Amino acid sequence: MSPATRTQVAVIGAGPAGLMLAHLLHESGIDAIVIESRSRAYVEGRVRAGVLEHQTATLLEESGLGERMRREGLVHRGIELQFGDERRRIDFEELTGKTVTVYGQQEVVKDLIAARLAAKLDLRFECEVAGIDVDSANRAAVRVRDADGREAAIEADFIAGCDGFHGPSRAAIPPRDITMYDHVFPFAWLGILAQSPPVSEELIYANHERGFALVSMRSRTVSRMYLQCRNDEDPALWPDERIWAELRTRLTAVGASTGIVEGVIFQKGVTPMRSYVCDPMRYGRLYLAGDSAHIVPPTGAKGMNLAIADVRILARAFARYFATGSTERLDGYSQSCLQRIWQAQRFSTYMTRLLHRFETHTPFDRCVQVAEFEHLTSSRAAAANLAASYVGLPYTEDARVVA
Ligand code: RFL
Ligand code: PHB
Repeated sequence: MSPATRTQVAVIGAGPAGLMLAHLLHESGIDAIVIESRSRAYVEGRVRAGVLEHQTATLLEESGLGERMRREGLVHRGIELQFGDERRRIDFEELTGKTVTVYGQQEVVKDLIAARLAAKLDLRFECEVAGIDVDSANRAAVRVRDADGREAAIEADFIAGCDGFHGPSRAAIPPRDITMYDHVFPFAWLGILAQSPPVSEELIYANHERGFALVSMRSRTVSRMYLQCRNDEDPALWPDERIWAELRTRLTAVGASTGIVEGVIFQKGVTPMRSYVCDPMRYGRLYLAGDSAHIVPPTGAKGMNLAIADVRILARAFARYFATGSTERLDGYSQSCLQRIWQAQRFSTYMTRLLHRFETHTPFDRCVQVAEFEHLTSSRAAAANLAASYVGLPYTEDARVVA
């Protein structure tokens, strides 16, 4: 094994959380090494989130990453909700003064990787974490194995576990030292990317008797669409014709054409719907951020935004520590993040329950869902409440959330 390399923060994972953390640390003059088990091509091609909250887009701008997003991102001023064949709009801009930006997560990841490599900073692809040592009070270490099987040690003041839901960081924490909150929904989403123009200017979230549907987009020529399906759904049972027919059925609305233009479907996948929170998000010198600490069902479009919000708080806490030796912000990290995370869990659960078909629902439950739709689209206060959560709760000076 080669001699240990030293850094201030060893960042595990080159998803949005790890890459953004390393970027913010660099802005504060803090040294980091980013370790990623997958190849660059894999990470840049992984299709996931699409909606950036107002504050996420602002943070990307402020940290010099906004150039392509400004050019290619699509600013959305509202969303459409559809129940049965009734479609109604929630106007974010009018209700909150804010908008969201549709810009694929993999585009954010590409921009962050390009910035890091252009600055000649340490980013190691195809480098697997083989061990995490956080038991010492004064230092932390990560053992890594590169694509050729060579092992190396990285010693650090801190480790940032940004390795997603299935990564090794959270698993390195003794279970007795954390509380886990978990909920699995009894359905999943079949997601596609298609070479077809967006169905409408804005996203449509539909609750149809055959199940939920969502139409989103990635550009003026590429659509991203989802259909509620079974948890154990096999995408092979969904030939393209079946997907288009189902989308057309679920998106039929009074006074609007479905707007669907069939094109080549070039990506298909099933996403489970799950909620999870790990509390605290810290163990000794190991700090968890993003999906390694929490996941939300995608109905509220919050996952990547939460990951970015975590690392904004964490980067500031590290900056304070390295500038002054004060651990106050690091000690408050979990609590600051968890406030926002539980607000996002609340909203994502609400949207999921509002918009999906549950096999256990009785006619009573169904009528309550419809009543909620009527309430949202007739009460300005209710619509404003949804809009405020969707565009994102504001950050305050110390990066705590204002609920
Ligand atoms: P990631 O993106 O999973 O990145 C973790 C990285 O860690 C690497 N890794 C390792 N590296 C080294 N050694 C190991 N042993 C490792 N194990 C893992 C992985 O390869 C990976 O590169 O986590 P991060 O950075 O926390 O980011 C979280 C987001 O990816 C996630 O929350 C969002 O995609 C969720 N999400 C959405 N979020 C939004 O904010 N808005 C949306 O519109 C939205 N839509 C979605 C979504 C997620 C979806 N899926 C597929 C789950 C829509 C979908 C369909
Ligand atoms: C997406 O564009 O992938 C997307 C949009 C909104 C969501 C989830 C996913 O709620």
